Amino acid sequence: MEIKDILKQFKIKGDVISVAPLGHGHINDTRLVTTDREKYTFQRINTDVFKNPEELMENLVAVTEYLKANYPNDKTINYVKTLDGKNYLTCDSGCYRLSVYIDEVISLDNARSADDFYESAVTFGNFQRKLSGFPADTLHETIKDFHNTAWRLQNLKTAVRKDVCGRLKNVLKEVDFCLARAGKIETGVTLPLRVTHNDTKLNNVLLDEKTGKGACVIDLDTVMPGLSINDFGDSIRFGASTAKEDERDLDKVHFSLELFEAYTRGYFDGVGDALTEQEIDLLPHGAVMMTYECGMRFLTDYLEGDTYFKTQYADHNLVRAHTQFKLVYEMEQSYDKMREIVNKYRK
Ligand code: GN1
Ligand code: MG
Repeated sequence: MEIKDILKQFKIKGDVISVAPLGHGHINDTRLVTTDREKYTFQRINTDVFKNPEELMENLVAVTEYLKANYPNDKTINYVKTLDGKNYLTCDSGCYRLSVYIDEVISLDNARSADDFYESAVTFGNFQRKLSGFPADTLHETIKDFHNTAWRLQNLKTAVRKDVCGRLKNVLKEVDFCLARAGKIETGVTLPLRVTHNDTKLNNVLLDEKTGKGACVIDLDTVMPGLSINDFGDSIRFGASTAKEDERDLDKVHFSLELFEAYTRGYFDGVGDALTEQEIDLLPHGAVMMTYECGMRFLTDYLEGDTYFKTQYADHNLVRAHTQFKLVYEMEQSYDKMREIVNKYRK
């Protein structure tokens, strides 16, 4: 089906004027649809990754409806239903959803300053706090074991054993780097199950274009039951780096304690007293683990022939893995300082 015909299946206002690419996601295809009355975000859901779009959309609608009911003055995503009242449309060319475009905001791949990162932290902290009353166990686990780092390591080992593309010879050191950290994964502590976002990258928070204040959390696909320390950690992984996730020149890639501090301060300003002491103690661990895990996922995908993440060139996933491992190494060196910073801001 053509895009214009797909769009006609939704309760869309006005006549479509244009459809243009939007954002830099690695998984879904996203477009901006402009009509003569409204702007929309239109997405093709990647069903190789999200195998159950029904459950995925149930999660998203449940969480956004809860936020709207309890925090009516805050911005959140409004999904547009199909003509027959469904949350998404399935047709011969895939699975699609539509939401009202949030205007006068920006999404950043790199913080322009520590203030941007602070704002994203307040917004993700708020998100965690506002959803602390939502029963996490009623959400579907749409991607099983998504942040199960031990399982991600098993996947890497399988990819190493199979070496389907003959790329293993290029990454022996990187594989050793991952194996050497296997013993650090388990904490021996059981943390509370939370409603978590699971993809807390800086570019998944919209900032008000005029004030720079955090406006809204987006990209809710991976909202699931999970651990708060992973959401904190994934933000640090992406945003406390001095370079892009796919910077080839590793001399430019550093873990910034200044950015870590800005995020930690903002996160506590947002999350308030919604976390337990054990969760707070393990926030630095979450940072290291999410970075290690993401690097492992990129490395595994490289070995498997780039079947999961979208790539722009042959060793794109390897370049991404390298930035993550550099950050892991530097975080390990700064671990005590990270703990001091957490202790400075904990409420
Ligand atoms: C993917 O699609 P995007 O870019 O928001 C991935 C995350 C990774 C991230 C790395 C469903 O997110 O888990 O951390 O790439 N999402 C999924 O940039 O696998
Ligand atoms: Mg995402």
